[in-house]
Amino acid sequence: MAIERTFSILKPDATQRNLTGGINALIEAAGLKIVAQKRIQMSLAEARRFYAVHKERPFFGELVEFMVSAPVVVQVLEGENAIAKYREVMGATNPAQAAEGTIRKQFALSVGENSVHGSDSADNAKLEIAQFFSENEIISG
Ligand code: DAT
Ligand code: MG
Repeated sequence: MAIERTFSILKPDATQRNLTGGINALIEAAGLKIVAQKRIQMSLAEARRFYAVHKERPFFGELVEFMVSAPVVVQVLEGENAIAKYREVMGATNPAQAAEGTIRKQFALSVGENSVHGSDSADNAKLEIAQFFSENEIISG
């Protein structure tokens, strides 16, 4: 397995309930290293661009409004098989279907307010990281 990087967001429901430390503990316990991290207020334009793949979905407006409703923490995670591993640690999109021990099972409120984002492929990880971080902000090791 190769060392990969994936892009993560701790969403507004997480920052507003002071869950960023609790979520980071699960990320680190899974062997993923947080190699970049910053707290930002997303703009509407950034949120629309980030979730452009979902723009035809009925929940797009609600999703974008939620993502700009409060600060988020954006992160780059690094480790063996990081993309698939983080999807596993996150759990299913709908917390009602998320497995025990996952971030969404433990913390998410609903399918919309589901605490975390993680990239779903290597190509998307690269694009998503580049939307929020320059290479010199990512410190491996
Ligand atoms: P994931 O975040 O697990 O990759 P996704 O890419 O299918 O899920 O959807 C992106 C986000 O959109 C998801 O985290 C929450 C929101 N979302 C997805 N399906 C939804 C639905 N049926 N109703 C409301 N929000 C939804
Ligand atoms: Mg997705």
